[in-house]
Amino acid sequence: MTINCDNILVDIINNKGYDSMMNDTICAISTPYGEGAISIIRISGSSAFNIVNKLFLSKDLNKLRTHTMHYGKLFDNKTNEIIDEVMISVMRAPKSFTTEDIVEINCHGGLYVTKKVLELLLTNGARLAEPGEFTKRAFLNGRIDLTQAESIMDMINAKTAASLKMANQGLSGSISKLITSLKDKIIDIIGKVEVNIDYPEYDDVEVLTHEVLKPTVFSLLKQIDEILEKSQTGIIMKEGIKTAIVGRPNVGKSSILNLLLDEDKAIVTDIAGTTRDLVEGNINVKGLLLKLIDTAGIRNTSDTVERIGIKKSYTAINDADLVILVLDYSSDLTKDDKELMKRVKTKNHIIVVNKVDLPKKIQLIGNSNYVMISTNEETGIENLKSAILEKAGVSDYKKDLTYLSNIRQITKLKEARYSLKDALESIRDSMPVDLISIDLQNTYYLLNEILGIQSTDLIIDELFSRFCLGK
Ligand SMILES: Nc1nc2c(ncn2[C@@H]2O[C@H](COP(=O)(O)OP(=O)(O)OP(=O)(O)O)[C@@H](O)[C@H]2O)c(=O)[nH]1
Ligand SMILES: [Mg+2]
Repeated sequence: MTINCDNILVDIINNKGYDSMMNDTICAISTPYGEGAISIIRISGSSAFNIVNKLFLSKDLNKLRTHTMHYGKLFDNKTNEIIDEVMISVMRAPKSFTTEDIVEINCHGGLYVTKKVLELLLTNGARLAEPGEFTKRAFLNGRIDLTQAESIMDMINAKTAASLKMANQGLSGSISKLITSLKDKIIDIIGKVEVNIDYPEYDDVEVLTHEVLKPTVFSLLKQIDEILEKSQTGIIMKEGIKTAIVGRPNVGKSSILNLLLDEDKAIVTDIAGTTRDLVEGNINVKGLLLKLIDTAGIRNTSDTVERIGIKKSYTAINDADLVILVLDYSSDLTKDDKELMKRVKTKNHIIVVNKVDLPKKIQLIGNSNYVMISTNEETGIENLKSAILEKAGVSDYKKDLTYLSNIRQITKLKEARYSLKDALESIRDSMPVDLISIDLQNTYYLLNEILGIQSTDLIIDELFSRFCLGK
């Protein structure tokens, strides 16, 4: 006997609210505002071809093949003046980004001409798109799901090869596949539970005891835990790792910052207490975005300005994802060094011993993995970079880049996990299966929300408003 689980769940899925504004034909300048070689003005909706037809007299867009590009002149239909020579791309519904008719007008990239083309579209019946509205339409029209829409934004914001690759995988549907595979498993369990509830008299229905349910639900829970654990790496890959360089004065913190940035960003002198404020800079270490923060050297001091700087150093330690504690190879470990070693123990940290070009005086304690470097001779820097990648948990990131990497997706998956955990506890407590089914259905519902199924309009508006105009 087969049953269609989607029928059982018909009430809890697919309740997208369609925007009444979806019927408008929208337009926007899709290229950055400013002077350039070309500008692209995009128009999407059922009237797109007819509106552009009023201005582009060379050809009738309704008769053109889809996904073709055409040269011609664009006119002001009030004054009959030529506005620009343009190239026009025609993409016919439903095979377009928004699934609607789309025209992209490539005009010359002057500020005035671009605005003039936009103005002509507006006066001929198009409406100015809201930020992200093209992508919103792609989502609402079922062209992409919410995780793919988020990947488009990630792609625009990507700053490293790794984050771009991650966004590309997300856009091609890797996160959707991951979530869908979880959904398939949960729906399979729900299906069996429902059959047991509704058709207990059927002989060919596997009797679903708590003992049968327990390992299946447990293994699904484990799978979700693994995805959540990996998501931390995803966030780091996408947003970068906040790395504070700390230590007592004169150990070479600013020299390390400058060397990593390949720039004289922070002042370096042999006067202890040179750095007074946080100095920040970003670098790309083998695909990982490193947000470096050089800090004031930590010591006991009566200098008011320096004390304020040191307070900021402690805050930087607390806020950092990774702390690089710097020691000086050419001097004895001081009380300040030892206190800092204790303080960073609870943080994700690396201990760097700098100035190895000088005679050794330091007595290293414990069995920590020290990274030995000299900024003067530029030795050990590659080891430091590898240690950073390892501590960030991304040293083998090239293997698989399917990570949940935004808070919305992660929060929803955590909620789904709680719900599944409730189901598991009910199974362990031998609760009736129909009660267990409620938690399972809730898990399914939350997984759906990751993909944007039954999201509230509020979430959708909030999400798409973060896009730039014309996207
Ligand atoms: N021999 C040697 N000297 C170094 C090395 N790294 C830094 N120095 C010197 O150590 C001194 C202090 O360097 P900084 O980078 O300013 O040290 P800091 O930790 O930022 O010091 P504060 O800002 O005072 O906390 C400078 O004179 C540097 O030239 C190194 O690898 N070898
Ligand atoms: Mg300094």
